[in-house]
Amino acid sequence: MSDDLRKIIHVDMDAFYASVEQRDNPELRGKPVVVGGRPDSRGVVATCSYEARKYGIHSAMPCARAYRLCPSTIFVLPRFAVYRQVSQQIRDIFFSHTDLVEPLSLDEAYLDVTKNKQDIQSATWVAQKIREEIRTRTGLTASAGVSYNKFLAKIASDVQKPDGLTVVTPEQAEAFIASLPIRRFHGVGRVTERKMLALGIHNGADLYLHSLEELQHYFGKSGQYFYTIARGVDLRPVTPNRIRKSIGKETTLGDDIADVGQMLTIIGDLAEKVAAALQHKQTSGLTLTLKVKYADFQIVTRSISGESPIETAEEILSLAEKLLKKRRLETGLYGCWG
Ligand code: DCP
Ligand code: MG
Repeated sequence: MSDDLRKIIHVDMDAFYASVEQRDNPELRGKPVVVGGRPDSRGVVATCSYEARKYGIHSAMPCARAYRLCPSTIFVLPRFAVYRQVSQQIRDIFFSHTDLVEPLSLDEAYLDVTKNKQDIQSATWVAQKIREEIRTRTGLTASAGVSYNKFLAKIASDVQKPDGLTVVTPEQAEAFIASLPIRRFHGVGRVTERKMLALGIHNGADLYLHSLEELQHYFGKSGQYFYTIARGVDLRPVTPNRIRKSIGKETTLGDDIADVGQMLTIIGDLAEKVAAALQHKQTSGLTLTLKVKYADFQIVTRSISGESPIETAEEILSLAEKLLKKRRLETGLYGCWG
């Protein structure tokens, strides 16, 4: 479908984890709050309340540094199960408007509302309704951007954060992009930004002045993207995510082993990797499968379901140990696990 016919919304919750914590504990409201590690640990800030941002605290900063910037900050450990539950509530709201929902993380999604289930003509009105429904159902605020493509909708959602709604119409797009600092363009990291600045490209207007050939020369494959985006064109469709059914890690051992302790050490390493992958995808498992390949190449798999969602390396290891012992898989573990 051509670009100017679509109606795209990007929704992003405000200070997501921190807002959930402030919602559930009134003592945290109006105060600098960091969700992440403890201030005396080597942990990092997952996110922080807008009150904390005034002190320069931000995501991925070491907690110790956040503490030095603002010693009265309240540090809270994350409660992923609650965040996932809220995420499901907001997704239900999105799906009540359209099936074309592309979640980017727990708190963020693109929606294509060109056609929508409630037959609302104005995408701005749909976005406003969604924000109100989120507030009513979850007690939290979300910001939204509305435009005719993903690129513009995403940048727009950031313009009036927190609790903001920004619309970029096709008529406004040119001026909006022209004044946009180059680092705000999706795909421009620190390295590309430096390169752009060295070429005298500070904003969208500067980018617009360069030919496709020049941009391809300087930025390779991304050149085409920068060229089209400077003209407000982004034809990427909103693609509902395929639901990933399993996450696994495996290793092949150089030598056969028969010692259970040794097997558990190896499984422990794999469990760490799976837990990290789960954390990265912000998800958890219901069933754990242990796969063993014997010296004669015979493969045996055994599964067990947890009483609660499986997410930490300890949980994975303890279930794997049960499987290993119960099924007597230990005779000659050769070493695959998923
Ligand atoms: N998150 C994280 N580690 C990061 C960045 C984010 O764990 N480096 C988590 C915590 C955030 C959530 O993901 O609450 C959503 O990320 P956002 O980038 O949308 O940040 P926030 O929602 O916290 O704040 P904003 O109001 O800027 O969207
Ligand atoms: Mg957010």
